[in-house]
Amino acid sequence: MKKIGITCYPTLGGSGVIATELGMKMAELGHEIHFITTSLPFRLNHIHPNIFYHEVEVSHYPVFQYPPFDLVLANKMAEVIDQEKLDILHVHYAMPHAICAILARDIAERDVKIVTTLHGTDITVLGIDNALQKMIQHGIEQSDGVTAVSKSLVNQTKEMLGVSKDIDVIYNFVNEENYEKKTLPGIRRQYGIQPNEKVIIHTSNFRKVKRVQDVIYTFRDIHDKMSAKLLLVGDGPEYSSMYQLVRQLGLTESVLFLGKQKNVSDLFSISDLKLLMSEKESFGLVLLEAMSCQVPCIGTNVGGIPEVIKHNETGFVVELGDTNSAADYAVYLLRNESELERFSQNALLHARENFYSQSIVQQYVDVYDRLMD
Ligand code: GMT
Repeated sequence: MKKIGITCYPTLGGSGVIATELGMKMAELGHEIHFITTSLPFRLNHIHPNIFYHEVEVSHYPVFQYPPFDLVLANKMAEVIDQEKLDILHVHYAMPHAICAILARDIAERDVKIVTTLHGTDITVLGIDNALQKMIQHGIEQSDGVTAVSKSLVNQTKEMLGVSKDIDVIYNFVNEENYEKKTLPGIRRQYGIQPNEKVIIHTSNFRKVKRVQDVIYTFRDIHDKMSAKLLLVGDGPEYSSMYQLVRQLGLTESVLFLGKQKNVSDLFSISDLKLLMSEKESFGLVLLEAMSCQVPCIGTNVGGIPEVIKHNETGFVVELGDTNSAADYAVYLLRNESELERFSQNALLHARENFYSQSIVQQYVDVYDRLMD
């Protein structure tokens, strides 16, 4: 049994989901888990005797122009390392979590191994910013173990930051109990979806990198050729401009803006196809969520997406911005019931064979064991 500290961004986002699900799975395996975060991770939805939560409270002292969040976090990590006798401190995101962990290791009286998991934007966005580059390099080099969620992210990290550290690829996973296809005809009716209509879904945080406009343009071309509805799930900075775009294109009746939703697997269960047209995506956890619910996906040839979608088997991969090809592939699948069924089955199989939670969690356990040996 190991004592493991976990730090992540506790609010909505794939990295927080992975960190929390990993903690819960580790607790089930008998390890003692200590979340060290600013608020209760949103996916931490059941109690378990092996799971503990240590809140990082940042006070606003008048002398500080900005609240010293990173230092308070490092201090809290050091306290938890010593008090709880942690063996491993696993942080998700290099910035600032790996840096805080390194500082905490220096302050603490106990030797603790630091594992940093890279999720993407810490490298693909922050890594370009010269003001933080050296800090991110340091966080990676000084971690005892580093993992990344795709091969593409490993390559990008090495190219952009010039780090020589060995980085293990450990793909993301979903909790299969929460992501499985259900038969829910009532939900289709409640949303006003006609029996002859195909349903396309996009879920994201509506940031610019998600290129939600490309999802809408793809849908417009699909809608020109067949009866279909688009479910847009999530919220974020681009939400209102996407709303305007849908109005301009005269698609208000066919595009449903659903905002943030909790039971996304119910929405996947009534969907025929998922679109993810991002310009940056280290993995695309939402693709795996969809595939686990037997929904084939069309995504861009960007970052880790081609490692998740098997082109022409579980979905299709198109070049960034190529909404014409995305629409052609979508129409081909949606018009051909037996192909759609074959792709749905392939998607589920691919998710179970290559991203099965038990085997992914074991890969993290192997990293911990290797460091402690
Ligand atoms: O995609 C986002 O905007 C959220 C971000 C996060 O921090 O949760 O997602 C990143 O980590 C996810 C979990 O590993 C990946 O599935 C996403 O692809 C990755 N996002 C980007 O690389 C843009």
